[in-house]
Amino acid sequence: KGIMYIDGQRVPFDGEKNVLAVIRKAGIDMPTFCYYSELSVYGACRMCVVEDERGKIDASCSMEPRDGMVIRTNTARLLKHRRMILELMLSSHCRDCTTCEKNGSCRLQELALRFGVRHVRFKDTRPHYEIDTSSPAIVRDPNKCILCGDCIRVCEEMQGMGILNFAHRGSDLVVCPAFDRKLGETNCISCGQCAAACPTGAITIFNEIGRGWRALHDPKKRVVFQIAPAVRVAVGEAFGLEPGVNAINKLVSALKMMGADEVYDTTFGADLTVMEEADEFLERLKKGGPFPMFTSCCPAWVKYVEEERPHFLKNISTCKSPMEMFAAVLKDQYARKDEEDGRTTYHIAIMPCTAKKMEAKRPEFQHDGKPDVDLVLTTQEIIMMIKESGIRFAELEGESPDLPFGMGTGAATIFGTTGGVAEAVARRVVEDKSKNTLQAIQFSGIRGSETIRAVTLPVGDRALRIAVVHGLVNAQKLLDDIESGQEYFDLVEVMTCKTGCVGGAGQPYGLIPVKQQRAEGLYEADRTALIKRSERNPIVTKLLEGAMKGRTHQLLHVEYKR
Ligand code: HC1
Ligand code: SF4
Repeated sequence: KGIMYIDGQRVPFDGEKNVLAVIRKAGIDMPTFCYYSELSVYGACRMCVVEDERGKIDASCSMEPRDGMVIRTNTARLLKHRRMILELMLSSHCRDCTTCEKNGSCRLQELALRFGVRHVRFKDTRPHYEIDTSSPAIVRDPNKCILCGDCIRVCEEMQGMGILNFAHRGSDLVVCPAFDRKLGETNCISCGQCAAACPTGAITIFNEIGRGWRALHDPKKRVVFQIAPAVRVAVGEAFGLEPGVNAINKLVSALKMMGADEVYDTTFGADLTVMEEADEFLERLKKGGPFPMFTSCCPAWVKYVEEERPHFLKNISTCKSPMEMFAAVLKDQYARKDEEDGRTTYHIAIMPCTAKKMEAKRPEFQHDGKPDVDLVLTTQEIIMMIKESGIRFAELEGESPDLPFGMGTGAATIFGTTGGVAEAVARRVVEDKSKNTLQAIQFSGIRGSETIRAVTLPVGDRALRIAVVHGLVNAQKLLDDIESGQEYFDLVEVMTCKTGCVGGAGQPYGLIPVKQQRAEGLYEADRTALIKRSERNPIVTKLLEGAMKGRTHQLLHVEYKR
């Protein structure tokens, strides 16, 4: 706690972890490449340098604020220093900006513009690297890497995976998986958080927009969309709407203008999931386990368990994810329609998540060689398509999703934020469905931002122990505690990404506060929803008691085996 003097301004500080944070608080947009407030400080890019009274230059991310400290952030020496760093970076950087995936959202491009770098005096001596397209979700282009290490720290510190690292030395230094392997040959879970952190085009989401357009322009295809819960509260951000504003109706209108035949809501699938998962859980209670039962909707989490903790596979719910349940029902229900009108249903899921691209390509979800979900487009990709269409999204008049599968409850909508799946299942399994009980669940501690939350809820004569965890590194800690017998839970919700799907790597870039605003938007949608509990979704109950009776196991469940 104290006072600092930054560029002559008196700036109080209180608890900021470094001088950089105080500078930003003072309203100065200090440039950085390797600083990511949610991760450890690396201090390598040196863009955030400041000069003290004696002319000493240091990186502000690595300085602790001291009372009475006097610094300047924009002296002639500092500006020259920053330009030099940028020029050196650009000298060994592939500069095909106009066709780069990150064109318009690249930090190197932005800072080169801001600092007026117009010429690069140094010769590029770096070797040319092969582009790694082996992952179903992300693409790695080492030619665009600036060695900031953000991806390495995200993968290690947030996800506990440690897939990426620095390799080789000197001018050959690169970031890559161990032993120069391709991403597809590692245990990478396709969470995409490395791509979300990458400031340049070195790691990007696998772009499948072309496939989307081809389907939309093909008269023989009936293009049917589903929209994930978390997408609705983030898609508007790219068009000037505040994070958290529910823009699903505008998105439906935009998709129709782009040529969609039908637009549905993944929340329908999430209601199905709640019904099936609650039944499975009650069945396990009767049979005595295995406990804990883990949720299965996050594909990156499932992949992690398969690859690294396969002995826990029996604990994962056999429910398909809402996206895959939806797709299975859709393809089943539309088979006749397709035969009748000679078109094929092409199903596109708009997801906040890169791992969903991997999930859709899993063999478990292919039938007769065809995937149930033909294409997963991330929120970012759909934003690009809307922009390409020239649609003025913010001004659109909204339209509701179509019936019958455009209908989901409040419980299903909150799936998109950490704690939402557990809360939705809890609403289903508690016997007393009064408003008071629903509120008791809401305030039990199941909501919030703490990385591991444990709650106890009474069901019958049993006190259920439920845990909610987000950020895979935290799930790994919880697994260790469960394994060692230190912790016991009946039900555990795991979401790989911090804050849950609202913080998925397919969403527009945003820090934790933005993700929390999105979560608030989902809770708001739940508060204003006419129907709050999945068992009250009339389309779901009609299907379960009618067309799908006796076929739920085949359509809605999956067993992940090693
Ligand atoms: Fe999710 Fe899910 S909530 S996994 O986070 O269970 O991606 O939004 O669609 O499938 O419903 C993602 C979000 C999403 C599934 C649902
Ligand atoms: Fe690591 Fe996730 Fe990136 Fe894979 S996708 S390298 S697991 S951060």
